[in-house]
Amino acid sequence: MAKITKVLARQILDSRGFPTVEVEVTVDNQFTGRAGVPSGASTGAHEAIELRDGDPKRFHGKGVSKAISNVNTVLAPKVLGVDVSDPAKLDKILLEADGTPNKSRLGANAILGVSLAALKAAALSQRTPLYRYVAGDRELRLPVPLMNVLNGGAHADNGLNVQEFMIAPAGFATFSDALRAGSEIFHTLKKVLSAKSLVTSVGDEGGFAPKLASNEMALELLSTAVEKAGYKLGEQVMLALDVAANELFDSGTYMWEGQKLTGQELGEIYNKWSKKFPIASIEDGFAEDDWGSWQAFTAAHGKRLQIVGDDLFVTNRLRLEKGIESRAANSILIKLNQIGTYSETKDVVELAHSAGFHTVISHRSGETEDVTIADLSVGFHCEQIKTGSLCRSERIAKYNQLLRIEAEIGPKVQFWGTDAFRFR
Ligand code: 2PG
Ligand code: MG
Repeated sequence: MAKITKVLARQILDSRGFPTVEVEVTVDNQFTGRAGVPSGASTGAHEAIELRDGDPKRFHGKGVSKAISNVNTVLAPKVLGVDVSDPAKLDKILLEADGTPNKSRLGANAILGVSLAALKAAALSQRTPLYRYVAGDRELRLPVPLMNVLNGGAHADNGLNVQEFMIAPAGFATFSDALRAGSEIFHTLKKVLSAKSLVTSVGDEGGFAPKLASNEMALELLSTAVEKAGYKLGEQVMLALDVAANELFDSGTYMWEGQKLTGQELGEIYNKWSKKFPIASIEDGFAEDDWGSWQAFTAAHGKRLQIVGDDLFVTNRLRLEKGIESRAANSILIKLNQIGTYSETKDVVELAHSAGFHTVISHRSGETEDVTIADLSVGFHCEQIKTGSLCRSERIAKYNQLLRIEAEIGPKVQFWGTDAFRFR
């Protein structure tokens, strides 16, 4: 038994300098787990609710003092004395305390903070690293990183439609080799941009955010950087996109490079790109409720491309079930704060894997120094992790944690590599 003896929430700042929730849960007066809650910019309409104060005089309305007080005065008394070794039971208490379908009463940010801090305290009380505690007896395999080295969309102000242009260093034997390639390509990309007199300032996730004439130019720049860094494009390093197409969608059409496109026309652009560039994965190529476009694209290309639902699924079991049944995608992005508890997230990952879907665990554009997703990527057996670029410590912290995990597992360690993009 490991019983909760103390719960404490406080307001901290995230990587954008906006308030967010941090929670500490202590068990047996000895082991304290701490969790920082991330926050998105391009959030899906079906996500669980992030509770903000809305007081324009404080932090531009973005304070989280209500969520903090919900932890300290509503949730804490309900979970004191509860055993943390059964996360599902603890999370049920949190869900019942809220009582709404989307966590709008207490806030998913309040609830997730408690859920994750308790999980970490549980692992500490077993003197077990978090990744191993979550994995149980399962084999441990490190995920392929999807590295967002060129930013657009809601994460930058350069006018690019696609939110994230990523590199996926999959063709390597180990995670650390893949990370090294990512770092070298990122710094080569900086030189490539400078040589063209393009700016090298970075967006919210640490990728460069130059003003470019077209989305396709970003793919060309990435390809050049991979090759100039000495890596084999399409063999060692693939490309990946998060279009975040919700942000482009307006009354049935997509605003794309000054034109209005249908879902089908947009799909044709992705198809053309995937023939010209080694694109392994496309996330949120269509809007969150444009199921027809998702289905048509997956039927045509789902055998050779990873098609990832982020805003489409919002880490929600009901939406994922619909997506599996209707074959709207073949993979899912996993973000804990979209759903708001550890147990519900785990359940969605397991459902996805049982349906043959790939899982990509992901950061948010507003992050903290918390590295939980690195541990969960290994514990959950996720094929990939998306945690930003090769600069900014809130992104690098997750990569560094994976390096520690790799070293700790030792010579037996495995890396998902190119299997991460193979559909069984
Ligand atoms: C996404 C995420 C993370 P945000 O769309 O996948 O990259 O962005 O956190 O702003 O929703
Ligand atoms: Mg996304």
